[in-house]
Amino acid sequence: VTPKVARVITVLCGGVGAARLLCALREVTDPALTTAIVNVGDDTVMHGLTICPDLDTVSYTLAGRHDVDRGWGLAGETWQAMGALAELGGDAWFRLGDRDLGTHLYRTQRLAQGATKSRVAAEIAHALGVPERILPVTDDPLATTLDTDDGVLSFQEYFVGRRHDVVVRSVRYDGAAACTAAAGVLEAIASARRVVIAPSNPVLSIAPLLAVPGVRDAIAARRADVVAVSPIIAGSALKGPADRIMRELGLEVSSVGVAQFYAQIAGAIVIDERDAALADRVAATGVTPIVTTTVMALAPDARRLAAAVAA
Ligand code: FO1
Repeated sequence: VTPKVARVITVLCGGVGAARLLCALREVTDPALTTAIVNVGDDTVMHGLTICPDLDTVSYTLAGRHDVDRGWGLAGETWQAMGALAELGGDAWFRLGDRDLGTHLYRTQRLAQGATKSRVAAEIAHALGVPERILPVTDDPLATTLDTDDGVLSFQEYFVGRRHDVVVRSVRYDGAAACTAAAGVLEAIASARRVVIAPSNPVLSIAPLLAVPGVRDAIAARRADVVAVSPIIAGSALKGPADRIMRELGLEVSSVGVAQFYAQIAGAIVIDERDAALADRVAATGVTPIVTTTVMALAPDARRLAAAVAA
């Protein structure tokens, strides 16, 4: 078994792929020393409730309560509230499970009481027994917005409403310039032994983090200790529209394209064995390739990936 080491690790996170990597990192380091800096560009207000999908996916998964098949929301979920809403002719396209609603009710109430998104994320992580530190990248408004063939869409209108099946012309991170990094974010990047860019969507999940003033520079300052994990394997994303959106934005849809995207901020990138033939082209971007299994389906593979990023 890989020995556990006391590694202070900071992970830049989107949703599902990041959550899986955080779980795998528990095999190689003490989770109390791990900080997850999580995207909030997907956040939305639905039925008057503030919903933070990536924060919830990360917290639910680390708590072992996530629904494995869906990748979001809670296991063993029921949908009574949604059924009642639909019966009244209400908007039920964005599925909010009965237990999941508890989280949104809690978060919305706490925000109304003046708590920050960071404070609420910490309270939810504590209540769910999650040992890792879960930080939104900012407590300020940040909204990933997409200019598509169907017009300008919010993230959830694009991702859920259109099932991300519409051509994207450009992506904006509205509000980013006015955002302040949440307390602890820049320090977590500066002080970690290793900064990991999770295998999340570079354009939709990681770029919003980098758009918050000070974050990109803080990561670039640690470039030698920053390792990314490519979410593209053999030209495709395991889940979600990362491959499509990279193609639509003119990026090469491969580990090389991901290395180019992160070249200024990551000194190394983990690529899957199926992309071993691309290692030389990845190295030519100035980012050192680390070839291993990046699919975290099986525990030994997840452990090997975690060991590679925590090395
Ligand atoms: N994804 C869907 O594809 N359909 C949904 O109805 C849906 C509801 C939902 C509710 C709460 C939540 O935290 C996430 C939800 N997601 C849903 C996932 C969400 O779109 C995330 O932003 C994506 O997983 C990308 O991170």
